[in-house]
Amino acid sequence: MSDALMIDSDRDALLVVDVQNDFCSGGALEVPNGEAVVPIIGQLMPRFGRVVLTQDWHPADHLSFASAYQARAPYQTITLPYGEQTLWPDHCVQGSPGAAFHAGLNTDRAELVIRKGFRRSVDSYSAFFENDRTTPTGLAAYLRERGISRLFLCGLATDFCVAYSALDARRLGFEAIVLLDACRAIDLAGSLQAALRRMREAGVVMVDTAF
Ligand code: VGL
Ligand code: ZN
Repeated sequence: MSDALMIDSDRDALLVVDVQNDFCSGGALEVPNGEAVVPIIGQLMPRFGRVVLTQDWHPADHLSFASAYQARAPYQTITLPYGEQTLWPDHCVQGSPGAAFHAGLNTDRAELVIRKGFRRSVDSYSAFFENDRTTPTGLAAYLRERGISRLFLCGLATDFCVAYSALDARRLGFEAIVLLDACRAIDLAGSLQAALRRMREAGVVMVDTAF
């Protein structure tokens, strides 16, 4: 075990990204084998002193939903005022069963739940910024104020919310470690390979939970 990856209960936090029903088998935006991360994360959480969760949390008329447009299908890309946006099936609608955390995820030790994507006109993959890349969620200030400087990431999906969060963490000066076996990907048109490459280039460390 390398010194760099000894968990420090005060300055390290585990960020558990979007482990919600809609991203698991049978969900509206199924990530292949998404629920496989649940027991792995269950083993991981007790190793950390600080646990933060994110929850994708959209209004029913969210502009990242293909259903918001007349002639658009899920997985097409459109241009919104803040840039390119992939369109998705309706998912994680506020208060719906699909938006709830997977029943097997123990949320007791979560000290903070960051909800994101609640503004109709802006999607939010990252736990730090909405997709306009400028509207903060407040997570960076929260972590800094609590003296947390290193983030371990896991959850769904590797190539969207996990990757965007890890990249923003680096951009904001946090150390970021993605626990790959505790993540699953959507892998849309090469998005997983692209995300892994961008994370590597940004100095995100990628290891398995057996570190
Ligand atoms: C996500 C697409 C849309 C994710 C959320 O959690 O990775 N992906 N909303
Ligand atoms: Zn979403």
